[in-house]
Amino acid sequence: MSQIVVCLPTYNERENLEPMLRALGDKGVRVLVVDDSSPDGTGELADRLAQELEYVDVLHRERKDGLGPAYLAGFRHALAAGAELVLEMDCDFSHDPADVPRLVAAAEEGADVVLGSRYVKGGAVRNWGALRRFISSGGSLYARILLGANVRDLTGGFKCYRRRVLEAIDLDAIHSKGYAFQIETTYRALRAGFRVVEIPITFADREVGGSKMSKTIVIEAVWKVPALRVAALLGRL
Ligand SMILES: Nc1nc2c(ncn2[C@@H]2O[C@H](COP(=O)(O)OP(=O)(O)OP(=O)(O)O)[C@@H](O)[C@H]2O)c(=O)[nH]1
Ligand SMILES: [Mg+2]
Repeated sequence: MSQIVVCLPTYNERENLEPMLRALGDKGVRVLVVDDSSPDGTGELADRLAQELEYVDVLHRERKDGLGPAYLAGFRHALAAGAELVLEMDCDFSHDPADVPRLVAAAEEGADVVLGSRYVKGGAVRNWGALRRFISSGGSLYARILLGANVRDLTGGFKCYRRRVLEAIDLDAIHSKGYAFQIETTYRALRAGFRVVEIPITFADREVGGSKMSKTIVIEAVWKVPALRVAALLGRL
């Protein structure tokens, strides 16, 4: 396997999967699709494309279990295959595949975790309504204040980890499923003393397929943030 693996979780992303895999084809990465038995056939399509595209692998999971568990399965798979850098990104083109080399370069220049950030200078969000903007930026601010973390975009899902980070943080202890997963992984990396660097990205709303955002995901993040802080204060994190 290449040294660099992009984990791409999918649930009903049939229209987006092929253009996304092709767009990642010249980026010098392997792509690991993690599909939770999408009813729309995304998993079967991924298998067909993996036969054609040598840089693509597919991990099938039995049922929809949230983004967090899908990523954890992907991380373990990538580490077992020897990856030095492991990336996360959405398969809905909210994250621009053209930005992957910038994330990789920042890691190669010395960052332990690179965050594609909407809320640093030069970053932006396109086509989101007021409510989604509020939930996202408000959520990042809430987590930033409660955790005392000097990071602007704690809820984003376009990230690159150095192998040693994923080896050092206790993946088995992470149970977050949605936005909380992004907050928790970055917070654990900070607590472990790793260098987290934000680089600006423009995030665009998805054009095809449906959102999997839910009230449950927001509620999980609301209680999980203080729970993480308490765990840290008790020395359990
Ligand atoms: N394997 C797996 N992938 C998921 C699951 N939930 C979401 N995804 C994928 O994770 C990525 C992000 O999900 P989105 O539905 O775009 O969620 P979001 O970005 O928070 O919301 P929108 O941008 O509003 O759609 C996409 O590639 C989804 O297909 C899940 O339970 N399992
Ligand atoms: Mg999305």
